[in-house]
Amino acid sequence: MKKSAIRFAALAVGALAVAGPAAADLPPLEMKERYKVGFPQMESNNPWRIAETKSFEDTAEGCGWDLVTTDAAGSAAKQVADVDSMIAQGIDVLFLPPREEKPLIPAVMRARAAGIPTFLVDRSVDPNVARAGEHYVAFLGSDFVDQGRRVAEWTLANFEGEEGIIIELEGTTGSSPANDRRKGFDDVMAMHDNMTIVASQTGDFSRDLGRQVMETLLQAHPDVNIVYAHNDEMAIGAIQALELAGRKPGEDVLVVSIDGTRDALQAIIDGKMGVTVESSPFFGPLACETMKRYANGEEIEPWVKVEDRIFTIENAADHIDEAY
Ligand code: GYE
Repeated sequence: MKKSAIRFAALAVGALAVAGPAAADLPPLEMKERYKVGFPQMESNNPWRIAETKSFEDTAEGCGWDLVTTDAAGSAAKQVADVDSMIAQGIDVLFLPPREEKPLIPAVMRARAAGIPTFLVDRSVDPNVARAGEHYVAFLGSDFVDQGRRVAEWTLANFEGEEGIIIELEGTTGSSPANDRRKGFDDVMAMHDNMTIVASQTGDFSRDLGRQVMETLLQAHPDVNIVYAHNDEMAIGAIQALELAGRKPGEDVLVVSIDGTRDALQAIIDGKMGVTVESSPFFGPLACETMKRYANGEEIEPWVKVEDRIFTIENAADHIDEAY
C-alpha cells in the first residue's frame, strides 16, 4: 500500500519535470487502476454518433474506466449541463466531443478549474479562446480542412461534365467539422473557373434535414450536377431527394461526402455516390492510449491526429463489413 503511494508520488513529480511549463498548468492525472471517465455525447440520431459511443463503451473495461455517458440530444446547452453534472459527480477525466465551437468553452474552463484533465474528441472548440496544452490537454481527431480538400480534388479528377454546378450541404452551424470541411472544399473549388457553388446551406449533419434542404434547393437549382455533403447521412438524404425528383444520382449528379458509413459504402457500390473520405468514429482505443500516456507524465501533442482513408468504387466492397 505505502510503497505504491510513494511510486505514484514519484511519477507525478516526474510528469511535471518532463512536461514543461504549458503542460504543467494543466491538471495532472495520477496513475491508478480505475478511472471515472465522462463521455457527454452530443446526440445519438445517426450511425456515426452511435458507433462513437459504442467505441467508448467497448473500450471501458479493458482501459479500467467506470464510464459515465450522457446524450445531449442535439443541444449544446444540454451538453454544457451534462459536463457540469459530470464535474459534480467527481469524474477523473473528461472526453468531450463539443457540438459547437463556442458554446462548450465555459464547460471546458470549468472542468479545468475543477482539476479534471479534458481531451476534446472528434470536434474542437474555437482556438482563439481555448487552447490545447493550456485549457484542455489535446484534441483527438481528423483534419477536417484536409478532408474537404480531398473531396474537392477527387471531384475535380472524376467529374465528367464541363461546368460544375455545386450544391453544398453543410454540417451543424458553428461546429468545427462544418467550418473546416467547407473551407477545405471551397478554397480548392475557388481556384477552378468551371466550378460554381450555387448554394450552401446547413443540414445539421442529419439525414432527414439533408433530404429536406436538398428538396428545396433542387427547386431553385434544377441544373445542379454535383452535391457535396459534409457527412454521409446528409448525402444519403440528398440521394433520396434527388431520386424523388426523378434525378439519377451517380449518373446525372455526382454525390460526394465524408465519413465512411455502411449506407454510404453501399451507395458507392450501387453507383449512386462517388466518394466518401473517411472520418472514423472509433475513438475509444485512441482515448485510452492518450489518457495513459498523459497519466504516465508524457507531454501530449496538442493535436493527436487521426489519418483518414478514402472510399470509392475501387475499395468500398472491401470495407463495408467493418463499417457502421
Ligand atoms: O462527420 C458527423 C458527425 O464530428 C467528425 O459529426 C464528427 C462529425 C461526423 O455527426 O457525421
